[in-house]
Amino acid sequence: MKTLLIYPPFPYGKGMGSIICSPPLNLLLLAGAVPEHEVDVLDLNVNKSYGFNKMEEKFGNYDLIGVTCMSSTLRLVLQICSIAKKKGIPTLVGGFHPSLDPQVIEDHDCIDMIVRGEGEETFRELLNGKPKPEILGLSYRENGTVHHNPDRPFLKNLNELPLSRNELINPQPYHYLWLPAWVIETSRGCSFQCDFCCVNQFYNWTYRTKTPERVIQELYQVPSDVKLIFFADDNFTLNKKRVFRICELIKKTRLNKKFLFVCQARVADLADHPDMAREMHESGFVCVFLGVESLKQMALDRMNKGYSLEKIISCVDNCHKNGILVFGSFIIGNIGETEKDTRKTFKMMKLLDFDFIMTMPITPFPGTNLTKEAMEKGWMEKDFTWADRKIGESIPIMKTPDLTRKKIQELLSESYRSFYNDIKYFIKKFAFPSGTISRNSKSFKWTRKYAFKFIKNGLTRFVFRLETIVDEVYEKAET
Ligand code: B12
Ligand code: SF4
Repeated sequence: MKTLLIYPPFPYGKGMGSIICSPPLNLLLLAGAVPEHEVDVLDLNVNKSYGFNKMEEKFGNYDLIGVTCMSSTLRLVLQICSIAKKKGIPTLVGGFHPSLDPQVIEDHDCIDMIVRGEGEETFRELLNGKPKPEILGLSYRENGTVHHNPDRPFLKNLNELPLSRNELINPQPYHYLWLPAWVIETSRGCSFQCDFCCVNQFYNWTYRTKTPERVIQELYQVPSDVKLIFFADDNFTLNKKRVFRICELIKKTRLNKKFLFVCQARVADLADHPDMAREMHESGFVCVFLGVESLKQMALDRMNKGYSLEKIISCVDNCHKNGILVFGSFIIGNIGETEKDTRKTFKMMKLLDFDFIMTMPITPFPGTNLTKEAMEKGWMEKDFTWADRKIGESIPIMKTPDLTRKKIQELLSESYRSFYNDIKYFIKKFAFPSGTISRNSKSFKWTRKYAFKFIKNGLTRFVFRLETIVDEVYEKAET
């Protein structure tokens, strides 16, 4: 069975891709689950010359086309599957979107099978020829009828996961903020209740971890020129003891001399444990991504973030005191926030001294409480479907009681302009760091080197050009 696994294109190289180009960890892991099978990985974010015509030619060499699918990529995924179907090749789709909305297989007959939830074991059984009705977590179409098999229980021990088959891709184009980068996953899931989030749904509010020893083993197998490791876990810092042990092993193996580390963390963890921030920095962590979402307490409470504004303040402070940069991610259009509140948030982002920010419009992802509420209250079109939405389309999907979709879109652009266009803020931050981030820290040297590039690319190539970028991706794909 010869399989081609595809990562659909995001406007890489033009937009977000001028800042981040991330290796397709999920596809490499799936390939790792079937070492005895021939699998190729096609990442359309780096193989930019691939239009739909060229795909059609290539697909003829394969027995199965597998595609990973986020909600934002569904439309492209359907186009890719339709090309495969034209050639009579079976299609398999996995990832967050089909797992949270398995109805997609019923709505689109270019999809023959979907893998719901964790994919490694289901994919292995399928390729090894197990009869489809016996494969847990699989939905499939047979003689025009769709069958949804029972869910597959989550793997109990994450150390049993295969190692990713990194040799299947050329590591060279992948970067985070222009440093050659790789992605490692050390845990899966999240037990918190944030009502807009689909990670908790996908993993059914469970949280599992790999052992620190296994994490080190994976660090040893990243491609040789990689300088920065991004830990893809949603909550790397949830278990303090584990973080300390990982840091201890990183230092013992001197991997902190080889890599810089970036992770996603939860505000409350780094607010409550300043010693964790210190330990992380000593082990080479230079930056944390925080899902801050809002700087208004009422909005934080309403979305069940589970922490206070004071925690955000002490989290940023703890990170800075210990030499770690803070990348805050915010939602524009939180329920209960007015235009005035949002503008106040823009000011506070700087008052609280965030080093980088990114903002996203409030988005009703399938399966979330937010989507249920938005549907019930008429905040989104009843007949909205992700299949119609172009990747990267900038007009938000839903309005809120206080903000129209157009206003959310305007505030989104304003957020980037107000933060990154303030040159004085960055001169102060990176030229005269005033004791928060020490001048000698790795984080400081790294960011100062790249700050200008980041701001220039972020603004000129992404924020101001979003609509054009979207059109370019589609034009390219269709030729
Ligand atoms: C790292 C990351 C990124 C990286 C890209 C990663 C990459 N190239 O793989 C970057 C920073 C670029 C990114 C960008 C975006 N991301 Co992102 N990202 C993540 C994150 C944190 C980790 C992804 C990961 O590697 N997970 C580990 C792998 C192993 O898990 P997995 O992808 O789920 O794959 C498993 C199964 O789903 C399944 N599977 C997946 N694909 C397939 C395919 C087949 C054929 C099969 C059989 C099985 C299968 O098997 C895999 C192994 O078990 C996730 C959150 C998360 N916990 O996963 C968000 C997440 C996936 N991202 C999300 C979003 C919204 C985005 C953006 C739209 C954000 C934005 N506004 O720009 C963009 C869109 C990018 C795009 N291509 O469209 C959402 C998706 C929600 C949804 N319903 O689609 C998530 C869940 C975050 C969240 N909390 O909501 N992202
Ligand atoms: S936003 Fe973060 S903390 Fe909240 S449920 Fe999702 S992954 Fe967990």
